Amino acid sequence: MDKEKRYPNSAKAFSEASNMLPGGVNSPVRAFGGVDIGPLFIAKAKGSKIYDIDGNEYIDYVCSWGAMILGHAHASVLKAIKVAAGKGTSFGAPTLSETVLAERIITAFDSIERVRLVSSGTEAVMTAIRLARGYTGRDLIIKMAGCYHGHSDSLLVSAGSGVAEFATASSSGVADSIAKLTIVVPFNDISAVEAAFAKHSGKVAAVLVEPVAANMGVVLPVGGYLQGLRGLCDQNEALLIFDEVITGFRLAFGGAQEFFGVRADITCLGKIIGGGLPAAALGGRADIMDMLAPTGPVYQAGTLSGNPVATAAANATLDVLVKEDCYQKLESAASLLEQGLAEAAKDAGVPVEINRVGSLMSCFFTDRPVKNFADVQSTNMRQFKRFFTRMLERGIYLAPSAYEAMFVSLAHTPQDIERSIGAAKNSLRKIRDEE
Ligand code: KE4
Repeated sequence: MDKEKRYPNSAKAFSEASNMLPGGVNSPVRAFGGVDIGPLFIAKAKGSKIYDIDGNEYIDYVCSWGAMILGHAHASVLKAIKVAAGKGTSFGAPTLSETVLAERIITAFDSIERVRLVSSGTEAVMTAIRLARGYTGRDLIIKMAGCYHGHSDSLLVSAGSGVAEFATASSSGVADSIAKLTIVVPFNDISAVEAAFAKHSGKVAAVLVEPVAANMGVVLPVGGYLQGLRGLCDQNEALLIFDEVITGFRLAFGGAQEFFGVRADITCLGKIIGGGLPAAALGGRADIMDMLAPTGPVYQAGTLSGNPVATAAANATLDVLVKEDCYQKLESAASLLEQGLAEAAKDAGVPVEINRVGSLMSCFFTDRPVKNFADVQSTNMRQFKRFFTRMLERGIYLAPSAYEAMFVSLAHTPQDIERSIGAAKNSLRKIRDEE
């Protein structure tokens, strides 16, 4: 597809932006590096639709990486933002709206007694790690290969030479002395976590995991895995940190912890709780969270933490999610989409494995189950790229990377789902014919 013909204004905008912003973007995945065309510049969005600056309309399954669960420009969220902004946008002092949001989060998550609001998922997880180290007096963190937890130094790491070995930095600028305090093991491999605890006995502060991995594409925990992590943390007096930046308020109002029935010691939240604005949080038991300044010795701070406009958007979002039968609606729309995509793949004779939980899903181009990062890396990326481009041509906006997820929102209508399935049928037949 000739980008300059179909997306001339985005191509021009990207060229100009690239002279002022590294890679022309403010977050790398937006540069479309995982696909064969340059990035689209977005003009506006409403409900399930998003519009680029060339006037093309798309059904949006990126949803700002999961944040826009209500759909774009939801009336009650916009109203809350306007009212809050009219009273001033930042005071650097406590506001009632922060307490309201904290109370909602505490009510939604049984494992949370105290909340600290921050401005990004990275900040929430970075703080959770520091808190776990401060609470346990230990230094090591165990994380899973393929899980992403933001860009703090401790987490920009790759697996060491062998299972349970110290990690190495996966980004320039991360000191080896920091990287080696993290141990990276395969997702869904409970014996690897057991080995890491045995090898580093008494030194592990926490196990950090996305309870449903959604940054290697969507990979579900195998039966008993999360419960196994809970047991190993208890046996070794380490903390279990659930990074629910994506799953929180997505899988259920109480996130993955409600969905799977496993309690974390510290929970990180983001995306949905900001209603599209910069708001994130960490929460947990009072005896852990009260280690945070000013009540405890673990320092953490933020000028815009609990920002009144962001918390207004957050509260308006949760007001909708708590009241209606939202999760049944999300489940029925997403299961319809999954069935349709599976039938389209079968019809075209293109092997596709769909991993889905609730309104969170991924299509992998493979004929085998996808249960960890190595499985994802063995899928057919060429076919993914072609699928992305063909769907875009048909007005369906998927994440421009096989390592991201598809999100269904409350704004996706049965017509949107049917149109997406039709586009997939055509796209997959085209991919088959190109093979
Ligand atoms: P932010 O700092 O980007 O708000 O959150 C970091 C983060 C933490 N934990 C999980 C499970 C996450 O998925 C993320 C951020 N997700 C990516 C995409 N999957 C955000 C998109 C981007 O990096 O631009």
